[in-house]
Amino acid sequence: MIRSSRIYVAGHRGLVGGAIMRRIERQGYETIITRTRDELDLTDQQAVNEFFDQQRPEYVFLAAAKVGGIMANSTYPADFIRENLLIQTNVIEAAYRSGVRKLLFLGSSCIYPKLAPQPIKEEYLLTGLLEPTNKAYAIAKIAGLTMVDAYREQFGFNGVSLMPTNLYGPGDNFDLESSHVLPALIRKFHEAKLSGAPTVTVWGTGTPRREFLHVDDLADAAAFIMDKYDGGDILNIGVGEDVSIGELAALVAQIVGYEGEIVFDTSKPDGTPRKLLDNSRLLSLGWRPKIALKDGIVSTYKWYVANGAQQS
Ligand code: GFB
Repeated sequence: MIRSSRIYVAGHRGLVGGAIMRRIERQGYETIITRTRDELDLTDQQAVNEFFDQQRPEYVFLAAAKVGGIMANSTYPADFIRENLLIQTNVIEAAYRSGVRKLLFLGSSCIYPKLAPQPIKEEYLLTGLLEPTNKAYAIAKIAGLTMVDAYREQFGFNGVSLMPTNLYGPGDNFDLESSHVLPALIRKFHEAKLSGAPTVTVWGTGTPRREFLHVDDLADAAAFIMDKYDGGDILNIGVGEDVSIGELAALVAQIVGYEGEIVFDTSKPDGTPRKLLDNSRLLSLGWRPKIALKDGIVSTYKWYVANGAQQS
């Protein structure tokens, strides 16, 4: 990408899209194209084709998706598979048809088998059964990376696919029903501190392990890959270590300054026991994450108090 490149960020207001916008704006790119959901419905193929024909972007960050945590995914599987299949199919097809030079597709670590050996290598894809709580979303994302692969094979279209681990950071969703664990815990402990609540409830047993990558590290890697990687292999991106949900809850409580009791609601699902990614492929390309989990949670909490607390 050069300064005058026409760059389209699909999903520019989301957690990932917002971080990508911050990253490429900081680099001084002059023509960054965005559309809000009201301006362009990415589930409408004709509207997407017309948009690409008019705007002719050269580079596309496909960060638009319907995302959510374990409860949202297990409650609305039809919405997750339908919207994600439509969005990615429309954007990949229109990008190819309109002559986009390169598209970056973003998947998720939940594409891998529930009980894959850890850390998870890219080649473990489709070697076992998926985690039931997010199977619909996972299959949509597997279809997306497969479509990128097929368009490269049949048409020589330069699409690359990045599979991030669990993400967090400024601009996250803090709604307690639809969010992921880290923003949910930040909000729960913050509100409990303010209200003086004696306990905070954490879902599940607290034993599952999760890996967390700050979204600014992801955006840095996305810009790096857009410039440096033109291969057909999917790339995992993580930080190389994980924590248990119980450890995470204790860490967030300490950062927020909550001193009450943590209780576990085992009627809520644990989801997959572990999904630590092997990111040696990406590391071998020369990229590495910079934001440590504790620092990332501290800065995200500061952002939440300044912005999120009013919204949610
Ligand atoms: O982040 P999370 O919703 O998604 O849940 P997944 C991670 C773990 O945190 C689960 C526990 O074991 C939850 O039971 N947890 C504890 C909580 N307290 C809470 C809470 O208050 N809210 C939430 N949300 N979880 C998602 C997939 O799986 O990972 C998505 O459903 C996507 O499709 C995403 O792939 C990256 O990590 O289990």
